[in-house]
Amino acid sequence: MKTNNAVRDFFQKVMLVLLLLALVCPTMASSSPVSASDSCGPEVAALKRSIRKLENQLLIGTWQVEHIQTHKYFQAFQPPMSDPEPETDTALGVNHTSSGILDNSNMTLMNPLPPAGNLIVHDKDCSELFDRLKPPSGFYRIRPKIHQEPFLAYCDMEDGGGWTVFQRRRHGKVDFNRDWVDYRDGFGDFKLWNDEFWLGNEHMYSLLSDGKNLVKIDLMDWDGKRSYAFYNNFRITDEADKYRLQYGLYSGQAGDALTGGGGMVEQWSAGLSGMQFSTRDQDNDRYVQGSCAQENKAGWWFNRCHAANLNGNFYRKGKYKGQQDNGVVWGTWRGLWYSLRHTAMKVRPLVFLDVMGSGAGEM
Ligand SMILES: [Ca+2]
Repeated sequence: MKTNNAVRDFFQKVMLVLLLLALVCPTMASSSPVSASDSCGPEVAALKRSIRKLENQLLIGTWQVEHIQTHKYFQAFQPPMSDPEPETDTALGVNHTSSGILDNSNMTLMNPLPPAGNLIVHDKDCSELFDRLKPPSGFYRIRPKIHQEPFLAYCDMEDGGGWTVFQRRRHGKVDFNRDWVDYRDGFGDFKLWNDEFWLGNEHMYSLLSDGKNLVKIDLMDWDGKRSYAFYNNFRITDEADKYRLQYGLYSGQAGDALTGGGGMVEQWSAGLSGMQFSTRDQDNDRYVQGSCAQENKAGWWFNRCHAANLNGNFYRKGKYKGQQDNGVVWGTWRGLWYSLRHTAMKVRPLVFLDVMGSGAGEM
């Protein structure tokens, strides 16, 4: 149904752009690719961007339809529940509204948060809570597995709603260079709208174990520019297997840094799929001569070592120098020598995807 429409729509748009290009850019049709790129470089670049964006939308649409069919369950698209007032991010001095599509996530929250959870915990994650009550963003108690103790998690109810956030960097006040036990159990602050934390590998293991999910990674640099990456079927194994990382398809704007970016060599040394978790006191990486966790001052899934490490050292102002590329890094977006200002990693079930594809819009 929607897939067919999306595919038809996609190819119609591509054909239209090609037709326009052929009209305004006749050298495209010539046999010399050099002359074509000389005179039509900007047009070709714009065309590639459009195609990539359409591909993203198509991919998200396909996942959505797949899961609706698998679960024989249809959740009609619901527009953002209310029209929130424009909010001001005082740290940046810019205004922006919450559309539910763009990545404005939790960076702009200035409203007081509701009390942290109730005595009785109904919801396995923030998506169930969103379905049930549509509360504002904040910290709530959730229980992914019925036999487990509930725990506190930040629920991002913007950006389409229903996101359980398992990592967040904001201001560098929380030290992310920690031991195995801290990363296993979680650390940071779980109270205020701007708090930084790692939810904890054990909590993430129970939250992500079904695997039928979509993880969104929100990034912001020191100029306030934002980008994002999606991964579906994001999972980690249990502690016995050192919380090994597994994930499915990438989509987004920031590049597939988890897979290493670049070519085969980069992926061989920096691809994180299948890697175990390492901390400064537990070296489970593939770097024989040393410890990636110690060099990068972070607990993370390291290979030899990485092209993405969102738990790295927090450098103010972004660009940094040093012996190691140990900043808060997403290499395919701002390079290895740029430390990001805001990051969030958040998850919700694939079936939750709305028709608009949250976060899939222009930044
Ligand atoms: Ca090592």
